[in-house]
Amino acid sequence: MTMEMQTPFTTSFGTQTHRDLLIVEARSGDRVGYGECVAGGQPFYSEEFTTGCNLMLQEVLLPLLVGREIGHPDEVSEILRPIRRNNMAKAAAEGAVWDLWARHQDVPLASALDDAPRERVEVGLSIGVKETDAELIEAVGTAVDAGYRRVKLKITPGRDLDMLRAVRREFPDVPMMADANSAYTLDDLKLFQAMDDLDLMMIEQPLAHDDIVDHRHLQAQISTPVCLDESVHSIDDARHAIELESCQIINIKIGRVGGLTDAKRVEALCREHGVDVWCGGMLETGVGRAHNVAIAASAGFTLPGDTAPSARYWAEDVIEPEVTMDRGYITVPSGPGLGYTVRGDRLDALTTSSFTIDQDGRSA
Ligand code: OSB
Ligand code: MG
Repeated sequence: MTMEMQTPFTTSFGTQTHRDLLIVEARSGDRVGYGECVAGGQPFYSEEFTTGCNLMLQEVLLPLLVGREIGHPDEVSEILRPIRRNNMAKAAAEGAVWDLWARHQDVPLASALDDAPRERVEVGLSIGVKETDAELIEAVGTAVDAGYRRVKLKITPGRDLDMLRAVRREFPDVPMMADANSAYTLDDLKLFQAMDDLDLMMIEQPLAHDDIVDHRHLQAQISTPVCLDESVHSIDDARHAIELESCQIINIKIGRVGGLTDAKRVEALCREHGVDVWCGGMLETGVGRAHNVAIAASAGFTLPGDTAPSARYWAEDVIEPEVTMDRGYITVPSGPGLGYTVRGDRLDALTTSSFTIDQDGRSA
C-alpha cells in the first residue's frame, strides 16, 4: 500500500513523495501485534525494498514463525538467524511479535524493552535537501519554533559546506548535525575538516554505505564526531566500528539491525563502551514510529532521535491517537504493547494486497 507524504523528502539518493507500506500482523488468540517494514520502495538506502521484503516474508520468514510456540520475542531473531541478512523484513515480523507479546503481558513495549524506560523522549527533526539556503533556513526556523531538540540537515555534493555555514550563521546555538547518506569519499577530507568549525553534534554516514575502515581514517582526522547509520547492520558491525574508532556515535534503526532484540544488544554494547546512541527514522507510519518511540525510551538512547510526530509526514496516520510532540518531547505511551490503536479502517482503505499464513505455513 502507498501513503502520500505531506512534503517531498530529498536526500543524496533522491526525492520521495510517497511511502510504500508493508505491515505485518501477528495473531495469537484474539490478540494482534503490529510490525512495519521500514525498507524503501526502491533499494537506494540499502539492498532491501518493499516488494522484495514482501516476498521474503511470505516465502521464507513467516512460514518459520507461524504456528510456533514462542515464549519470548528474543527467540524470533534466533529462529530467523539461519536466514542471511534481510534485516528489515525480519524486523517487521519480529516487531509484530514484540507488540503481541507486550500486549499479552499487559505491559508497554518500552517497559518490555528496558527496566526503567524514560517517560518521554527527546525529538530531533531530519530536514531534506532544499534547493536554496533561504528555503532551508526557513525550514530550520520552523523546526526550532516547533521545539525540536536538534535539527539534522541532509547534505549532498554541491549542497554541503556553504549551505551548512549559511544555516549556522543564522542559528549560532541550535543543536545541529549533518547526514550525508554515504555521498562522499576520503577524497573529500578537506570538506569535512572545514566542517569542524561549525560546531556540529555529528556528521552521519559521510562515506560508503558498506564501509567501516575509511570512516576510521576520516574520524582520525576530524574533530566532529562521526555517526554511523547505513554501515551498522549487526552487533558485530557495531563492535568493529567501536574497536576501530570509526565513529563516536551510532544511529540505531530497528529495521537495519534486524529487530528490537538486536537493537537492544547494539545499545548495550555501545553503553559498555561509552558510545552515544540515538534512534533513527525511516519515514515510518505510526506503527513503525511507535516502535521507535518505545526503544528510544531505553536508557542507552542518550541523544534526540529522528522520531518526529505523525503530522510531520502524514495527513492522517494509521494509528490513534497520532504520535504528537510537546515542546520537543514525545510522551511514551503507557498502554500495553505499542500503546496506540492501529486503525483497521485506515489499513483497509490503504491495502492493495495482503496474504495470510495459516498454522501449517500455507499462504493464502
Ligand atoms: O539516513 O536517516 C536516514 C529517511 C529515509 C532513509 C534514510 C534516512 C532517513 C531520514 C528521515 O533521515 C528520518 C525520519 O524518519 O524522520
Ligand atoms: Mg542517516
